[in-house]
Amino acid sequence: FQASRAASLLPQLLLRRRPAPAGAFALLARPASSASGGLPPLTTEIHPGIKRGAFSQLTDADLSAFEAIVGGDHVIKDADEVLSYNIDWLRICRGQGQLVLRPKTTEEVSAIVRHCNKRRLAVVPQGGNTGLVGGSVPLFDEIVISTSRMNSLLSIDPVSGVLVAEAGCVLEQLDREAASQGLMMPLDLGAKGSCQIGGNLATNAGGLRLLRYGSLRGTTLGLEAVLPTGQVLDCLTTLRKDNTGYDIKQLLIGSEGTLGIITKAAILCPARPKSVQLAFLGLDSFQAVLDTYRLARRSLGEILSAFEFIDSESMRAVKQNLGLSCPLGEHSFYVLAETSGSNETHDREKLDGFIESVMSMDGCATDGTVAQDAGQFAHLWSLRERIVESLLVDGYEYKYDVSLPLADIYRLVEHMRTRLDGRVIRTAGYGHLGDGNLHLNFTTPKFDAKVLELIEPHVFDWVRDRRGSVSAEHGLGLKKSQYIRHSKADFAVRVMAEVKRLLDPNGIMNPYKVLPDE
Ligand code: FAD
Ligand code: 2HG
Ligand code: ZN
Repeated sequence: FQASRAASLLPQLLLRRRPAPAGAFALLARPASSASGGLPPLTTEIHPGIKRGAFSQLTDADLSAFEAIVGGDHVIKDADEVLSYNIDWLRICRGQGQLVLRPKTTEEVSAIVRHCNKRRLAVVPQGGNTGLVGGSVPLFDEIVISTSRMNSLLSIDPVSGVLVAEAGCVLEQLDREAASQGLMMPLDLGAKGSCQIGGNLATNAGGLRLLRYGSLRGTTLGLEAVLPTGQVLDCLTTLRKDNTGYDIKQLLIGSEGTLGIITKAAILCPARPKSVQLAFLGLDSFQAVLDTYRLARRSLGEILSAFEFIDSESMRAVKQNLGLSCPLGEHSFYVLAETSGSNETHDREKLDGFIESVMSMDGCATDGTVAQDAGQFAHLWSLRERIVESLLVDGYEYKYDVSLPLADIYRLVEHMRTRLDGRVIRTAGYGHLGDGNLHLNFTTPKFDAKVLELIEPHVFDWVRDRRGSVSAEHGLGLKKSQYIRHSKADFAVRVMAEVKRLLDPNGIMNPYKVLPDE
């Protein structure tokens, strides 16, 4: 389904295109890579400077208390079973947790946390364990509180579009439920088959369509959480408007499990679009990517729902490492521009007009294609969504997720490529261009301390000097916490530490994460 230049592309546009069905994307898979062959090293070996906090050790009496709360079947002590809760998705962190608790209700979470706070036992909330910054797994012997059994959809109102769900609902399942009412979840990401709405909220996940539907900070109407003392914070309103005092739920959103455990959420779902179109373009300079984005904003306006870019190294990774085929020839950059709307004829006219302008503008896109059916739609999206998985196949991955002004965004990739020349398998840059969010990844066959030294703190300094953010959407977790001051003023960090002390006086909730060492 390839086409080159406008002349050969446009006739295809006249063919009928069907909107993609819900769940067109592949379920999340983690590839076998050389780095995943054995167990990752213990996180405490990689970070010997981090010392265990003054927390209590687990006793038989604690185990009995937990069994009384959740039932013996949901207290996991078996070392083999506990292991998968100790290792993160990237397999770069391995904790030494010995216990996993799987509560079913808010009351059970509250009773567990109340007990842990009284006894000063540290805990780590865990959802789908797809986080990318080492936040979802223990370092030492923190107790994992898994939300996986809290997976009931509580209500969907097809009129207002408000969905209320427990924290352990998997994003893709919620999206299916929303689809049955003509709605959609306002966020979508490659991990949707495994990540949970509680984890999405805790990381304030962005994803592929933030440009159109906004961040979870805007689409979350209400939230219930268990605070580190065990108290239940009930802010589970479903109102669009509620200006009564401080918006405390915003503290929980993006707090990465350090201020409490989210147990329920009310999310405002947009109407599911009747028509979804996807253009895939090949471009030969980053300036062309920026020019194409400018044109897309101008000519697609309110129906533009995603604008993602992929550089040639990232494309090579999905082709070489996953065997995916790219329908276009070799280009320095590729762009996925998606529209979502309610009128296929109108949307198609707009997309046709956009492609015509892009193709006729000198120095813009030189090659392109449009998805003609759901299979092509899913295939084109998989070229973008599966980059994260493909890079792991190289061996070890050094992962950065930054926000930068658009003018600087690809300069960082070029700069780092020169700096690491000959030392890495690849330097790959891709991401959510419409959000100013670059995913910058380096790979080596196995962990190389010299490479890491060349990357950090240099990348973070480079981003700080341009007033960017050292974490655009993945959070700080364990991996980035020491760099928070690169993107937040010292006083802001002190206020955060005060908030943490106020809500979590014993520091039991996901210690060692987000906030830097004192
Ligand atoms: P986990 O990984 O289990 O936890 C993440 C953090 O949240 C941890 O700090 C944990 O302690 C905390 N947490 C989890 N549940 C709760 C809860 N109920 N209450 C309080 N704290 C909790 N992110 C993006 O922003 N955009 C993307 O496009 C994107 N794509 C991804 C693609 C892939 C293939 C993968 C593997 C990850 C991707 N991510 C992306 C990372 C993203 O952070 C997660 O996928 C997702 O938001 C985490 O949800 P989870 O349920 O897996 O949380
Ligand atoms: C994505 O956009 C995710 O695919 C992961 O945020 C990006 O891991 C990455 O680099
Ligand atoms: Zn992303």
